[in-house]
Parts: sequence; C-alpha cells; structure tokens
Amino acid sequence: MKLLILNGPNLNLLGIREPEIYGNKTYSDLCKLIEAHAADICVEAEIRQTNHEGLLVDWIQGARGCFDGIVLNPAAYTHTSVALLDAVLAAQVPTVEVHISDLKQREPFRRISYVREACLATVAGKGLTGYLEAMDLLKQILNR
Ligand code: CA2
Repeated sequence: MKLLILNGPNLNLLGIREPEIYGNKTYSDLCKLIEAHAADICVEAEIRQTNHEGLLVDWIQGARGCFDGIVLNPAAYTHTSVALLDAVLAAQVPTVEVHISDLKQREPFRRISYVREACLATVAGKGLTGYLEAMDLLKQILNR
C-alpha cells in the first residue's frame, strides 16, 4: 500500500515559530515520525512539501494510479483553495485531511476548509500524531 503525504505552505518551517500552536518539533522530525510509523504499519509513504498551490494540484492529480491514499495538510490553502478541492474530487484517490492545530479553537477564517468535503475524514488538533492517525485510518479504509 502506497500513501502520499502532502504538506502545504510554510510547513517546512515547523518548529521555528509559534510553538504554542504547532509544538517545537521540526519538519524533519515530522518526516522521521511518518517514516517510522509507515514501517510499523507496513505501508510505503512518500512525503512532499511545497509552498505552491499549483504544485499541490499537480501532485494530487498525479497520485491517481500511483498511490492508494493521500494524507493532505494543505496549510493556509485549506481556507482559500477551490482548486485543491477540485483536484481531490477529480483524482478520486481516498484522501484524509490533517491539521496539526485545532482549527475550531482558532480565528474564524480557519474554520472554513474547502477540501474537507472531498475528504474521507479530517484529523485536527492532535499535533504531529494526527498524521499517523490519518495513515492508520487510510490503511483501515483501504483494507476493507
Ligand atoms: O494546523 C495546521 O496544520 C494548519 O494547516 C497549519 C497552517 C495554517 O495556515 C492552517 O490554518 C492550519 C500553517 C502552516 C505553517 O506552519 C508553521 C508552523 C510553525 C512555524 C512556521 C510555520
């Protein structure tokens, strides 16, 4: 089983600011956690990050036929991007949305997620562990 883990803008800066919201682990720590968990649950995980919306669209489209599932943290594009919603709908690859922080406890504009309606589930507010939960969820769903 192959999972594509996609991260949007600024997530490469994890650990360098706002530790009260995002914790103090770095992006490299996140990648290591994901890789270790992938090995534990016997799935392949490819992890990517970009600051560019169009590249996320390209990666989501390209996942069709290459990956069994997508774990998607679109970061700020969550709250703005119909293009990402359309890409997830078009790709038809089972996708779980992840957010490190609890969007419901933050500014009102963060409560809107365009991609949510195309995703099987949303995991938010669980820190980096949320990515691992999303991987477990996809594995469960794909094994059904
Ligand atoms: O909680 C999440 O995972 C978010 O997707 C993170 C985005 C934010 O725009 C969303 O509303 C919620 C922000 C990613 C930037 O992350 C940084 C964290 C620490 C330091 C610098 C950037």
